[in-house]
Amino acid sequence: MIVLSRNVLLGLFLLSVMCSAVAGHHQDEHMEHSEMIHEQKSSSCADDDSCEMAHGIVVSLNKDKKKIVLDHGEIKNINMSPMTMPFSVESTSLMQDLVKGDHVLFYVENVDGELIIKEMVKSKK
Ligand SMILES: [Cu+2]
Repeated sequence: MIVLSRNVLLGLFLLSVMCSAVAGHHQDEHMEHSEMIHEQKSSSCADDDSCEMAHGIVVSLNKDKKKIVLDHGEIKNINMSPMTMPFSVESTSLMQDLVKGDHVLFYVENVDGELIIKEMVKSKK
């Protein structure tokens, strides 16, 4: 599923995702933590299947409301089967370059019952 494994930017995303998934830290702690990992730049989870990034295709998006509808594949970290559904997006910047039909890799967390996309990058397919 990972076509962008050599993309450094994605690698950094994945590292921070991995950090968050493993440590289960709050966003603040998560930031500090991922900076630490960035300095090491040793192992990237981009090459291994434990990555928590899920695949999706953009069905529709509303940048003002920070909502996106994705036709998504399995989402392992929240134990969800493939389906089409809406998500909240943490930051508009994550949606900036996206248009309907784009393929994305994304990381979503269940925050008090609301599914919020924390990371999202365009994917080739
Ligand atoms: Cu779903």
